[in-house]
Amino acid sequence: MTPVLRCGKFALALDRTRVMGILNVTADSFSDGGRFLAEPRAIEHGLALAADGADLVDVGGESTRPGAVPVALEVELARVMPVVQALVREGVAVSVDTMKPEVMRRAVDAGCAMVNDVNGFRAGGAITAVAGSDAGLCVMHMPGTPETMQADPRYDDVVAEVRDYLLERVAALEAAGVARERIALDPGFGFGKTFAHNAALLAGLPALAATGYPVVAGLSRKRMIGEITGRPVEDRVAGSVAAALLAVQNGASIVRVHDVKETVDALKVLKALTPGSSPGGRGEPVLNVARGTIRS
Ligand code: HH2
Repeated sequence: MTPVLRCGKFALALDRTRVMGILNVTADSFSDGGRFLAEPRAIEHGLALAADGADLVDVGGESTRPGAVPVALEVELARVMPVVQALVREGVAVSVDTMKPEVMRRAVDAGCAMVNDVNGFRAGGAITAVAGSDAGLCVMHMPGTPETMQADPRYDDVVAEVRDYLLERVAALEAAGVARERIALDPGFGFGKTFAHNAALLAGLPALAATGYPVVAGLSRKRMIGEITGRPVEDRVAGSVAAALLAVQNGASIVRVHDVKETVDALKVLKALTPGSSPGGRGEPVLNVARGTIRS
């Protein structure tokens, strides 16, 4: 049976990789800070991400880049809520990227399909804010806070420690009544991790996928891609797409990306040309070698 991630009125069948498009309504995000701070531009970009093939549009009003300074609740609500409401009205499956229980509560009331918490629902009241809803929940690993996390990250076994942390957070959610079909796990690439930790986690994604929960991978435009390619954030599309494909091959079910159109195309190629896989699960061969044609 095809696994499904339940996200409010949406059910994401995971027979193909799902794409979460990033919409940062912030002044200081590392790659697109300030670009979508104006409400109409944010809404327009959210609709464009959905049109490009995003299965979820992840709206965030507080940057979580290393060293980011927290924003006040009122500021975050004022940035995020009008955009969430407008996109929900347009039928978009919206995810809200927040650590604050009050933002979670309001976003879910407004019809948000998913709550994405880089803090793993650790804040007081976060679990209560979401438990009674039917929203999907993305539980991410981050040691400490964005302000401090890159100070001196250390692990004995990063993959095992991240997995155990995530399973401990899942246990807390499930103890509060959250159905397991609502939960996805994310190792939190770049959150309190060195290059070596990120690389180990990417290679270790099968261990996370083996938990049975869908795995979300967010590598898009991150420092790791810059360190490998030597490119600035605005020029990391190809590197990010390559990393997303690798994550999928290692077991990720959902990729969180800025460049939706490019990622969707790359995923189609990966799926079509992976032996044993076929688009839409229809079981048809994609490459008709005998006739020399490729189905469009
Ligand atoms: N990364 C960022 C923010 N939210 N959520 C999940 N689940 N996984 C991630 O890897 C993740 C996340 C950071 O990226 P971005 O949103 O582009 O930047 P900023 O935090 O500066 O707004």
